[in-house]
Amino acid sequence: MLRLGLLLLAGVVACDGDGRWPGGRDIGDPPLDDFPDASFPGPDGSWIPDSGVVEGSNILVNGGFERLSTNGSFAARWQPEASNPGGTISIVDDPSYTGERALEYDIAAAGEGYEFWVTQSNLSAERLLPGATYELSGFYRINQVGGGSINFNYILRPDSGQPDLGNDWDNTHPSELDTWEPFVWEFTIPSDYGAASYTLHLHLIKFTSIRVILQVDEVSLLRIQ
Ligand SMILES: [Ca+2]
Repeated sequence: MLRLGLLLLAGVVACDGDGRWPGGRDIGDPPLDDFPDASFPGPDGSWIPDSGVVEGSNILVNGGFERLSTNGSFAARWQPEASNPGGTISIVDDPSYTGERALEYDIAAAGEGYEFWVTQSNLSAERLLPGATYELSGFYRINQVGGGSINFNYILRPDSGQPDLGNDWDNTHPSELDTWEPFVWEFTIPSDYGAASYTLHLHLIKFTSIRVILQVDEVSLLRIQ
């Protein structure tokens, strides 16, 4: 009952006409969908409602990277994959687009040609439906824009072993130096998919020896059709 009440409150207070969370675009308190879901206790021991129940709300949890994991090593519900040489992935407090934290990939010269990911797993197929169309968006910022190809893209991987969904490996990165810019991608889950859950990968690879530092914040996955 508490959970339902909080959900209703969240829907009334925070959603605008597009079902977004306008608070997430402002500096101040983190948006409601930045909090861990009900299966994940907050650091203060409280239980926060799952962001993935209200239609139109963010399917991802902690998309603003504001909440840290229990041991403080990374953002709650996200997992860094930085085992390749030359790269680190961390949560930083400067710069951030919203709130007090953002995701940062720091890839040195030695990381050229290697892949780095940040993933969020156990995204329920109850909200990622075959035949439905989704919009993945967020904001990113980079320390350099010349000198080689830098690919930042998404991969949505179904646990059923069906083919990944993703955008092509083009030269995707912010166009301006040290400036937060929006990114947005759209995809439709094929109607014959039968996965029970999905994992989202935010993937970065660079083909340049220049050190690349890319920040990402306020990542949102919404059903749009
Ligand atoms: Ca943030």
